[in-house]
Amino acid sequence: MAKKKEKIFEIDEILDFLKKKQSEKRFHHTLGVAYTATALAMCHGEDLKSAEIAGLLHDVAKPLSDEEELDFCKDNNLEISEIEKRNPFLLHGKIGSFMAEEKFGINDKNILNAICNHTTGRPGMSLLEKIIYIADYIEPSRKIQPNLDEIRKLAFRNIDKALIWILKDTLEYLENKGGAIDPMTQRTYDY
Ligand code: DGI
Ligand code: FE
Ligand code: FE
Repeated sequence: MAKKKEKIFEIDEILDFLKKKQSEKRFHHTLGVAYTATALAMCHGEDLKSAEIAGLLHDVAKPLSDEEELDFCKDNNLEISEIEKRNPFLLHGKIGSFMAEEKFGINDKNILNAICNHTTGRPGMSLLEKIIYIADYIEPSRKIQPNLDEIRKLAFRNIDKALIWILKDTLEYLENKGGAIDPMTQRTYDY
């Protein structure tokens, strides 16, 4: 019987694409999220490849401008909420998951959801969604958030407590700087 062809090219293709499209700083962040997510997956029993792919692709739509994000959603019939219309960067997860599926042929819903929901979270996140959300916040090139040292340790000991702490600090940060809070971020914390 013919051996099932493994998709070993996938990661390299993704890396080549991102290196071309992302700024050096964003690419560095992307790699940080991918390996931090993989380490969290080892710790908490998630599929390592899923964590790596979702980590690599989570900000694939980040280089788009506000206008490009809004146009992309209109062109591809992706819903835009009121808050997203006013803060189009909130759309980069949704657009990223669309690109992951269309451009890279990722059809694992868990990976696509992890990309889609990485900025606001959502109530009832899967383990992979939590891992990507947290890895995005704690990867080594992040430096300015409060409580980072403690949250980094906690993420490997109690993932739910780490998640709640990050949501709490994010809501506080947005309140202090007067940023519009996406109802999804608030609902995730309340949940
Ligand atoms: O794309 P990254 O910068 O790597 O990370 P991200 O997609 O998590 O975006 C981080 C920013 O998103 C951070 O400044 C906090 C902000 N954010 C999270 N939830 C909300 C939010 N911003 C607004 N306006 N509303 C939210 O509910
Ligand atoms: Fe992001
Ligand atoms: Fe990110």
